[in-house]
Amino acid sequence: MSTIAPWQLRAAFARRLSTMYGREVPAYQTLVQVSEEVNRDVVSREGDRAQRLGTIDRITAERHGAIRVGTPAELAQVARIFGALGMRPVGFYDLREAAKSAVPVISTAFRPVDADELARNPFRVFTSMLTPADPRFFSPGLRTRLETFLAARELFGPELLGLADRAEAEHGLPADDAERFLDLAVQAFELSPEPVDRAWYAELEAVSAVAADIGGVRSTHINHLTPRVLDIDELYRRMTGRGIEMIDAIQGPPRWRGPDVLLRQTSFRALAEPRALREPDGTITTGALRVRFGEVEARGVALTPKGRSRYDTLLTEIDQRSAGSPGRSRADVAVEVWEQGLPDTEAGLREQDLAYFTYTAAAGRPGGVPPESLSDLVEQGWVTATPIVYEDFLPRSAAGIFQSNLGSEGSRDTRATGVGYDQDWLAGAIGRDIHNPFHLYAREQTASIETAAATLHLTTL
Ligand code: OOG
Ligand code: NI
Repeated sequence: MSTIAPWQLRAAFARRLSTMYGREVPAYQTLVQVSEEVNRDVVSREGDRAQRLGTIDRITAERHGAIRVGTPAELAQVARIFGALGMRPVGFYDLREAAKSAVPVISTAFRPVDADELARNPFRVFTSMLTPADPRFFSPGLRTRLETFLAARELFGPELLGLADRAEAEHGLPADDAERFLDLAVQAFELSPEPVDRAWYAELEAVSAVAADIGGVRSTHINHLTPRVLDIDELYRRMTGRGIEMIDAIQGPPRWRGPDVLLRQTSFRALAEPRALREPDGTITTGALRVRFGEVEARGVALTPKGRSRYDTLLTEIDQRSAGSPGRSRADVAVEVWEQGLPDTEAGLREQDLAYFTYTAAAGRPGGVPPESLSDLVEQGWVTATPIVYEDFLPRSAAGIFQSNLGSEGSRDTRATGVGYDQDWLAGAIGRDIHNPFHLYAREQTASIETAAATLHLTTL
């Protein structure tokens, strides 16, 4: 029987998750529909230029999901399920540190790491784990009860995990096992109908709504699923025009005349969903919990460490200038800061080593002896440079997305100091290396330069 390869499992999982989430959260369907309309319009307006950061087929299928788990053991299981889909942990995000909107979680993203796998299907999942040992959020007593509660639940059954391990070891599954694996995997992320213990949930909610969403229930669920859009400002207008209340801003870099960098995101607020609640006297009532929301994103070019630190400096600059001029809109200030701080062409980003590109020997290149520097090769038409799309997340935007969807601020003991939970700890807890996103982009860029150099018989690039 034919084997279903990891990328096919990944694509099928993303599709089925999307169908399931659309059934559970109908507003998500609207978001997908409007995104597809916007993408079609942008492609017919701009043609190939619109597809510079990915083909329309890739972008139409492209989603990121978000899930949240409670313990290292649960996260290790998630890593096995995503491992079966060819998705590896990339990057480390500590959302406990965000100034205004601290959330008691640390996160990584599971995604494909090779360029050909990304091109086949780039599905990624932002995955967060609760930090009960952080005394800024949890008292010792609450921590103990929370850890006991989490240790007693089972998010993923043995059959699902067994199939996942086989798929990872054997690089795919036979068709009927693949079917079973996908069914079980999607089910594991459905919203459970099991009643929620109202008092326990409320106790955690007083600390953080995210803590309650993770540790207040005995199962996990997909928290949002995010389509990619080519014009996020237009999407924002059209969703607002349909009466869907979006959060008040687009997170990330501003819209401006230069290239899109990194990631811009926006979301609509979590919707109140009916949930069965178990009251302290044991009776079951129906309440409403606001947990799941819709998000959409536009992706730009990946920045080098130098570009990224420039980006971070510019964000701080925007904060300072807007604080100093309350009469001006933040968006206007952002554009001004961007125009002063970043080159407004791809060539500028390339020459200052601010962004990653792939380099290919040009089909219609000139004859004779090629120049020996990369920028001359590009300028004189020997080599074409194509931006590498940013495949990861931004901690500040993530914190903003979390926060804008929380009902209450929660509480934090600012006198206590944070504990542990760094990237090495996380890697150890799940028994897998966590990839450094910069290394992945650099590796792709270097490989392309080597191939181009070989094609042009250059040894010095
Ligand atoms: C994750 C929030 C972060 C993003 O796109 O930055 C995120 C969550 O709500 O669980 O998904
Ligand atoms: Ni997200």
